[in-house]
Amino acid sequence: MTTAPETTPRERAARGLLRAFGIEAQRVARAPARVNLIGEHTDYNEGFAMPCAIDRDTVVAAAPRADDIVEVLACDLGESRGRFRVGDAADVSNSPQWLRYVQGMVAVLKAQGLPIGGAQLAIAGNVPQGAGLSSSASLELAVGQALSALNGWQLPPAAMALAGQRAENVYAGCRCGVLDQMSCAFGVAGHALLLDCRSLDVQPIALPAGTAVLVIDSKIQRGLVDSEYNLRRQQCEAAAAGLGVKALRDVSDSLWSRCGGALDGVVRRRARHIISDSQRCELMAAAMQRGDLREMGRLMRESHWSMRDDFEITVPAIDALAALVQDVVGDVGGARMTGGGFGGCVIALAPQDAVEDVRAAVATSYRSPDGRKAEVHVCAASGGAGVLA
Ligand code: GAF
Repeated sequence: MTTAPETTPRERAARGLLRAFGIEAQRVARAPARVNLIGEHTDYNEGFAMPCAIDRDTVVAAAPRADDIVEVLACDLGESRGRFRVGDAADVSNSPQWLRYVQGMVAVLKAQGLPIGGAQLAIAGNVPQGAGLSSSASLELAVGQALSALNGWQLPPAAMALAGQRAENVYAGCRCGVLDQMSCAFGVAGHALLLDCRSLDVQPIALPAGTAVLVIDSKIQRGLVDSEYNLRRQQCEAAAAGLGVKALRDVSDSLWSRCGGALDGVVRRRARHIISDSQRCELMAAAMQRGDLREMGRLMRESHWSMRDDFEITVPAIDALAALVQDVVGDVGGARMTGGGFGGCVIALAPQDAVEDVRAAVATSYRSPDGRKAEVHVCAASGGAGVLA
């Protein structure tokens, strides 16, 4: 007998639940990954960012238990399992990293007074791991949606995003901002999101017709990301303190020209990246509304140079990959590193008819420092997290 291939995350999660726990899924939830088009590290400086959710998902198939035990199956991690009591979710000391996101969501939502009973959860996805596409935020939001569906309550998307951020900050040990979770929560098909990371206002903006969203995975593992990420945050906080403002969002042009020069050189460059990249987000939104792919490309190039020279979060092979893609795309469209930095992906926006040329150039001319080929994902801007069944 031949069996149908288990293609989609939804099928894998549902079958995993049945195989591991002998139960049919009662609820199924999903959350997308995200790619940031422009505005990097601006989120924790309360500035603007411009992500879109992409059509790569984490899916959670779920069934309730009569007690307070949560059992979890990670279908894509060698069928690893986890098990904890709802009341003990906050104790992550002996848990593998992937389970901390699940426990973190349970702990954070329960601490908000939301009823959460025992559950069996099976998780499957097609988000490239460790590539800077927010596989963790996607997991947090999918788990949050599954818990909401199982337990019969709802949270506004921004509240769910903040719960995900808190789970990551407190239980997974990363001082991330809210960009990733907001992108996964608010995604709109065919649209980028102009995200105000202070007010949490989200303005969907249609991607110009015929624009391809190319996510090129450099296959460079983001090794230094935790320590360097936290160091960048400290430097940004030092810059804001030096300029006498709450966050770099509050630095006006006149304050910068009067006082920016007094900052220590490294701190000054860090601040210059944040201030300029946040401004580029607003310019990008205007260019996108006009359908001006040339201007969008110019802003993306500038953003990459700013990350390379001022924020110093790129690595030489990523610089080379972005330049290679930019050469193929020419003036119409742009390429830049996306995400926290030190590896991960390059995002390119380009006319659809440039896609095969980009693929060919990357296949021929790019290798990571350890000899690996890049992987080119042609993505569609997708809808945000929700319940499928
Ligand atoms: C990571 C973080 F999780 C985000 O909060 C954001 O700071 C991003 O890096 C950089 O823009 O994805």
